[in-house]
Amino acid sequence: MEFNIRSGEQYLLTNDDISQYAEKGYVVLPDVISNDELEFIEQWFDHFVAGNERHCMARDLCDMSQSYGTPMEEFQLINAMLPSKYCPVLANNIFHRVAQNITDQLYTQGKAAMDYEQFLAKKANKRGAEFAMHQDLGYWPKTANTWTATFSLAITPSTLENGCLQVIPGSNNEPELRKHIPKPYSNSRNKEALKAVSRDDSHLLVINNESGDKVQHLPVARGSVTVHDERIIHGSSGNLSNDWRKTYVMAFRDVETIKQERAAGFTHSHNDNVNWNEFIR
Ligand SMILES: O=C(O)CCC(=O)C(=O)O
Repeated sequence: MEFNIRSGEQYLLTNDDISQYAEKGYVVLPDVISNDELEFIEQWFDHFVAGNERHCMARDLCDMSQSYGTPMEEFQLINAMLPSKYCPVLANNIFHRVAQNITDQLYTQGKAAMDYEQFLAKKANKRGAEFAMHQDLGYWPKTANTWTATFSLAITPSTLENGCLQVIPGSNNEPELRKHIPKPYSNSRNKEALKAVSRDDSHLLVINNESGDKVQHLPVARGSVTVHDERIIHGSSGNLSNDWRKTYVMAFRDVETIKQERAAGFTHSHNDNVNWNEFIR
């Protein structure tokens, strides 16, 4: 039996990890980031989630389960996009460096780099703090090479009760992307938006589950990581626990893909001036 080994900034994947990622579209990696390292990260996570950078973030500080414009006091699933853009002290942090090392083992066809990152916080006892099932590619502009590894670092334990990541293993191999539609918000103040929403009204996309879909939950301990690809169907339910769920997401893509995205004006910022209708699949 092979084991993962973290040594300095390297984290050795097993052959099983590498083949599972290719075949099933995800892998779970224990003990990637130590407690000492997490302390630095969590301090900045809390800084963002408390709204300390809101003055310069506009839509990059939003609620992923409710419409833009929801007052911050009512947020349930807090999303802080691109934290190291707003606080450069976070740039190239230890999670970034170790995730890059893991990416280099998963992707040997070219060179991948960090494309974007986000802090995701589910408040305690918020049933609405759910991420509708989706494929990440459904959110992004079309590019020639779609290869992606999205890392989710558990800053708090991620559990069934607090709404851990859930995936449909192997759905990454479906020949076509599922149809994604903008999800109406139950708290929308615009009644029309509840009937027919466009990507401008709702930044959350959703697919329909099919009868054969078998969901697998991925609970992980603090410091552990899940990695998922751009085609796997995934999401998460609300937080029914008495504690926050805190997750640091970081995605790696081929350097040429990142160049193409930037040329289309797409930086993964919610403030990008992008015509979303062009990107609906
Ligand atoms: O961790 C979650 O709750 C879902 C995050 C997600 O959908 C993603 O990172 O693509």
